[in-house]
Amino acid sequence: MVNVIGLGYIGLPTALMMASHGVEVVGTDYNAELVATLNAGHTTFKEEGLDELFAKAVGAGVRFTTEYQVCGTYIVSVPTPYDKVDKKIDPAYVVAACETVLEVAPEGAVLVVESTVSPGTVDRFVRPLLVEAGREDVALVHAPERIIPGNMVGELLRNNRTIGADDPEVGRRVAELYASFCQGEIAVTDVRTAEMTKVVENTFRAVNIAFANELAKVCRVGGMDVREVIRISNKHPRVNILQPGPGVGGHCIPVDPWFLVGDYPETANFIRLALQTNASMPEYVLRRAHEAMAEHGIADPAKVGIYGLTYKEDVDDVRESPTLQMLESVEEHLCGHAVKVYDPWVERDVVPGQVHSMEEFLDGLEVVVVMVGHSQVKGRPEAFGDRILVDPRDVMGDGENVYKL
Ligand code: SAJ
Repeated sequence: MVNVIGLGYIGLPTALMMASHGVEVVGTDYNAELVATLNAGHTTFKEEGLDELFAKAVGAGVRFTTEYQVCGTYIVSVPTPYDKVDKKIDPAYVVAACETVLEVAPEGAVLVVESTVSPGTVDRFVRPLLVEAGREDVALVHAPERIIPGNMVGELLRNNRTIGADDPEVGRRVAELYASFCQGEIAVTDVRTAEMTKVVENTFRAVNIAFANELAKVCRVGGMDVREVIRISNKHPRVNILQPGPGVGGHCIPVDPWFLVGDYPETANFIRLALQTNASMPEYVLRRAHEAMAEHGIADPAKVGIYGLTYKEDVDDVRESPTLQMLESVEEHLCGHAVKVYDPWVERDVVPGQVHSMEEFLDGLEVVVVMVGHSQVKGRPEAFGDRILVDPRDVMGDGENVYKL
């Protein structure tokens, strides 16, 4: 039996995927409300294919509880927040989950940490728990996740994976467990290399996006179309530049690279600069909005609204989103004036000026900053009537009143 600890964005799909591929799985979460929702037959977030996978897993016997189980394999997929000030990971949830596992785990159990951790976290924070508890019989493994929100189910099935283990034999056994559903290649390595690869993958993406964002600024000054420049450059067989945008959000790309900067402040300078470049984008979009307002003689900030609260299109996740980053600086400029915000994917109230219908949103607006290209509006500028559009993601097509990056 496998006990998946933490039923969030990663733990839940992983538990469901294993269960629907014949593995006996119990999912555990300390949040009783979340467990009750799952036991009542509902998933806890929106994701393509998740409801179908849930139904299949429930049919195959997956169970959800707040209790840790006595079993051979534990997969810990709890959050790893990071401290925004010192840029270091907070391993408290991982530590608490592993401590509880060690209280119930039978001799020779395997403890897999899936949560994203900075390189060295397992050695610094998890391994000492085994020593203190006199449980060095428990085998430690790190199996970082790689799935992208918006295509989690497909990527769980098809992505290659990394398994880091102290003992290569244990690594091979855990690789077999993941191979129950994973059609990709599974690389077996040591724990520290596995930790590093995860952070490196997200750092690569952050750096690539930062390059695109800097190109956008250069092209604006130089009077060139950055998308055209990137499109043609990418025709080169060894060039693959990502797209500029209003900033970088989510719980991974703007966060994980800071682990390297936090742990190696003297060395990771290039990565720090990339993160700062990405973090400068929401303000940059704001400046574009001011230019649009000035060109149209609009002075009243109440006539400007923001479409999109999530960190990217067609997900309901608002963590670290560019819109939230932007609102922080708007509030400073507007002394508390609540900017009107609408996102069809976000039903709960997240920010003060949020409204819940397009009609209410557009009422009284002359400028819309389209921060997220949700499929409801992508390629459909008419969705905003004839309003002036600030379009940092280039999803509104060309037009006289469309302001790109
Ligand atoms: N973004 C751009 N330009 C682009 C691509 C993305 O500005 O060309 C922005 C997005 O709009 C978003 C942010 O970057 O605000 C991050 O989105 P994303 O789609 O690039 O990535 P995530 O955070 O949804 O998922 C990433 C993935 N990592 C990599 O592709 C290396 C995923 O595979 C990881 O599992 C996930 O982080 C994670 O949990 O670590």
